Amino acid sequence: MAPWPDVDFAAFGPVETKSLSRIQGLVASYLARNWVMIPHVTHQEEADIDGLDEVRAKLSVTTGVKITPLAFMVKAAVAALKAHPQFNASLDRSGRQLIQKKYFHVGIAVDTPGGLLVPVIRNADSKSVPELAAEIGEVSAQARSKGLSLERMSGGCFTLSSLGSIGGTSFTPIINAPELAIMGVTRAFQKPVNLDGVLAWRTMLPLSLSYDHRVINGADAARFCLTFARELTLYANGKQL
Ligand code: CAO
Repeated sequence: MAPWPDVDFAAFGPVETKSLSRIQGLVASYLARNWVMIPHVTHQEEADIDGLDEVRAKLSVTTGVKITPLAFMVKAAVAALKAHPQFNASLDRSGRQLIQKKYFHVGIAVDTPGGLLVPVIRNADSKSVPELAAEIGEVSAQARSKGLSLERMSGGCFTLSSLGSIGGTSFTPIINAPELAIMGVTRAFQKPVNLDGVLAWRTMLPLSLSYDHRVINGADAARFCLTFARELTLYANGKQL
């Protein structure tokens, strides 16, 4: 590779130099490695989540837990991993052996003042939406206040990166190696959709799935996203929680 440009920025105007935080430094090295070593492709999809806000609001009242869309996305990730087990695997260091996982641990990207942390929700398949929401709330608060142990951030099968509370229409999340895929989520929006010949305004959630093209092909990714999206639509229509 060409050497990194060595520029004297002060020659062009006033500047200030700051060190990266410890977390930023670590994350930067992992992200750079993953981006360079994994052939990423990002597949885009939209999930019809019309009605999910009402389901969330009711559930928040009955359980006393703040239910955000992310808890439903963890459930959707588990459903998609079960239906498409090739996503619930990792390549070994040699890149020649695929390790199939029989457990469902889902990482969630949390934006903290010190940098990006990814706590892992273990055995997400055996937890209800309110249990997941409570755990996401607790672990993201801990990530922001005290940080997280390495143990709390290891063992993930698949990661969710939600920018939905901030904005965006799509992005290219970087895979959290040795996982094979990551689902990026941006802000839900309203759009007219043809429902059995009738045009209806629906709330749509943009999904951006980056996957490791060494192991996963585009057709698999398209099917995975459809399962993920359908699961969210089922929850929005009152699927048992
Ligand atoms: N569309 C519209 N609104 C959304 C939404 C979406 N996709 N996702 C969340 N919201 C809303 C929530 O419903 C909530 O609104 P109400 O208070 O009215 O219910 C509000 O946004 C705030 O949600 P939240 O941030 O408290 O909860 P969350 O579950 O959506 O997210 C967490 C939690 C920890 C993932 C988030 O705070 C965070 O850190 N996100 C950044 C992740 C990141 O940096 N990713 C990029 C990494 S690089 O790949």
